[in-house]
Amino acid sequence: MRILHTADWHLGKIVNEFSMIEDQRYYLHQLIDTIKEMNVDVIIMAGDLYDRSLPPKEAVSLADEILTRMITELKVPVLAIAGNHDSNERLEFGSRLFTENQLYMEGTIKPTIRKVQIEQTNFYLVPFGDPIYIREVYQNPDIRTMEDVARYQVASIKKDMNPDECNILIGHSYVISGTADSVEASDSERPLSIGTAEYIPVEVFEDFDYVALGHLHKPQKVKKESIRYSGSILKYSKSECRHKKQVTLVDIDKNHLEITPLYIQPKRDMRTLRGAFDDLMKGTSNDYLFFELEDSGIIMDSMNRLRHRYPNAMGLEYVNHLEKQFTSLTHTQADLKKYSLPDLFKEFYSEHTNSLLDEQDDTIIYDAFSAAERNSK
Ligand SMILES: [Mn+2]
Repeated sequence: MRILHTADWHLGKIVNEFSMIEDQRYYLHQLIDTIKEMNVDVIIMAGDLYDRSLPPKEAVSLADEILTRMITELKVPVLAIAGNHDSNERLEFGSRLFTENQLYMEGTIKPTIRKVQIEQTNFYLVPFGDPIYIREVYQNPDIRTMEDVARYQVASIKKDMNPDECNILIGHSYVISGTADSVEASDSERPLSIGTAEYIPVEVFEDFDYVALGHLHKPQKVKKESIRYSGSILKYSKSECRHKKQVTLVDIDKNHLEITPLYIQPKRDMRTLRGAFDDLMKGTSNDYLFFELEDSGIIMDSMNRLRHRYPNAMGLEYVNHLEKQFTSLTHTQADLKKYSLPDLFKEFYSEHTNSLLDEQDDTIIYDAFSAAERNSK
């Protein structure tokens, strides 16, 4: 059986005020075109279909568009679960009706874990849920942490699981091998629980032939080849610039497992560009860019000027400039005119807090001043 393992689509995601919707649309259509001839038997979406529990209408229509193409054009069943960014109840909408068309959407936590059998393979669909809520569903007061939840769910699956068959679990959780640094996290993942540990030891899942995980945005295995994250379809934060995003082709039967990454060219890449301002101003690109300026002085209105050459510039920082920016600067009246308001604010901020604005705050300040300037005209 050939499975396409995907996760973390995050439809409707906004990164540094840039909507990703066109990039997502482009990517997912490319993906469908690419797998057309690949004889995929099942498509998995292991949670975080949407970026928010109340997704914008563009995100809902994109999900509709893509899932419809997968089901009616590719004629491949789709197995999807809710992630921590999704609303369990909204994702459950229409689920019983969609099942007739081989769209298996598991949104809410139910007392019995849903099993879908396709050919000779069993898929167990385990949507993400908060332990406090799950404790109520399972009527089990001993469930406190994400690990308790996973242990309980796996035990209940194993009660009538046939170990001679091929058994695959689809989940959305933070699985680690020993310590938390055994896997690599990114800045666009939201913590799964507040106040309790979110990690689940990989050993909990050892009796499955494959575990298709969502949540961590970097594609990676956890201890074994057969327990893995496909990663998000696109880069969703600066921390992901170096990721090699993929979806994962899994050829599997009871005694055989083969993993093949599938790379789809995105509409725009996300990357960092380091250099001197004047040199950077000679280039141009439509990619999503985070600039690392090597200049020793603050460049006036640098972000605005870079955006003429790089319309999708997302952030900017001075990498060689930390010390100098902390030193107290005083300006004469005439001097002040040479600096933009955002730059003066940054200076003020550094002086008073002895730290630099991060790139996200930088964008907020920049946009606030631009808006104020527009309004005063
Ligand atoms: Mn996610």
